[in-house]
Amino acid sequence: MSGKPVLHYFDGRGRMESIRWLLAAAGVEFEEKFIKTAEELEKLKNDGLLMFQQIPMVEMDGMKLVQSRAILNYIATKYNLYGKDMKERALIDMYTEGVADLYEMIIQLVIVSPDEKDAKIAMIKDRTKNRYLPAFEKVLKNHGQDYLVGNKLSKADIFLTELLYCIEEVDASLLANFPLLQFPGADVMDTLSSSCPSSARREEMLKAVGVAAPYRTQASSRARVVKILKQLQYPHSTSLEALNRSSQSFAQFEEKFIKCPEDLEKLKNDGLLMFQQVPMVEMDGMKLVQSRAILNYIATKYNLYGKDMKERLLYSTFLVLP
Ligand SMILES: N[C@@H](CCC(=O)N[C@@H](CS)C(=O)NCC(=O)O)C(=O)O
Repeated sequence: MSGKPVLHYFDGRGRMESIRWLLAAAGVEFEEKFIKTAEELEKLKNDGLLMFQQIPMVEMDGMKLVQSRAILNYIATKYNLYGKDMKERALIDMYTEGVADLYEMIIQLVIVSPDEKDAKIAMIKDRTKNRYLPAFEKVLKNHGQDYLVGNKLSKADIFLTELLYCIEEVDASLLANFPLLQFPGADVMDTLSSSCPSSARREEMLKAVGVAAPYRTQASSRARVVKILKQLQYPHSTSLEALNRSSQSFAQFEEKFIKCPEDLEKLKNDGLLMFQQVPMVEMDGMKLVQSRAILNYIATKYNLYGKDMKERLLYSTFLVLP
């Protein structure tokens, strides 16, 4: 083996594209093994190489990594594109998850049924103009720096750049009112345009944009995540007992339940929700949004996230051991 990461996926963008961009931005050369037939995918599954029978899968550092977010976090950690401390990391996670929400809507365009097409594209345009791009523009405007976090390139800048390309393909005029998002770090562009093999795939996406995708709200799953944390407070929770046994102190928290649409509107109007969504957790002087970002921050802060980047993957049960 060459020592280069080997990427297993279709010859299309989908869930591998961000991984390609991140490796490209880190200056890492990689090989691709494109899966061209259903039989090839079956073979990978039957050979036990895919923990959840899904791709993307990346062979790297002696591991067979699956779950795209876990792969991205590993690469970002390894190549120092993930902030200098856990607060920066929380911001990077928040921004990355915001990008991911919109990106997910866009990549679903390839599989939507024709009768849903117009409604889905309208939804994407609305969310782009009124929710996601204003949020990122505001971050850059408020701190006046070139990069989203810590005045240094991070995975958040790279994914935002990738997202901007996708938005441009849907409708370039959507970018018009966001001057700070036009050039998210010239060196990001340079690195990517010279080393990322994705440009040919843009053509496919352009074709696909004629077909829209179902917008899948994730609100219910996010709310569940917060409830799981809440359960740890219950006196008979085995998790709490486990925590007590290991004599770790458990962080107390307060809850402010949103009981009516007006409560939610007020939070939005007060500018407290970066992407106009809950859950939002006020903690350590931050207003954290994006449930995955919140979970990662808490897990890091309370030492529930492994001792190094390899363990972090294992704790997340996101990989198959070699
Ligand atoms: N959460 C997974 C989702 C992966 C996923 O949905 N992969 C699709 C291709 S994009 C797949 O492998 N489908 C084949 C199957 O489920 O049999 C990730 O982010 O990696």
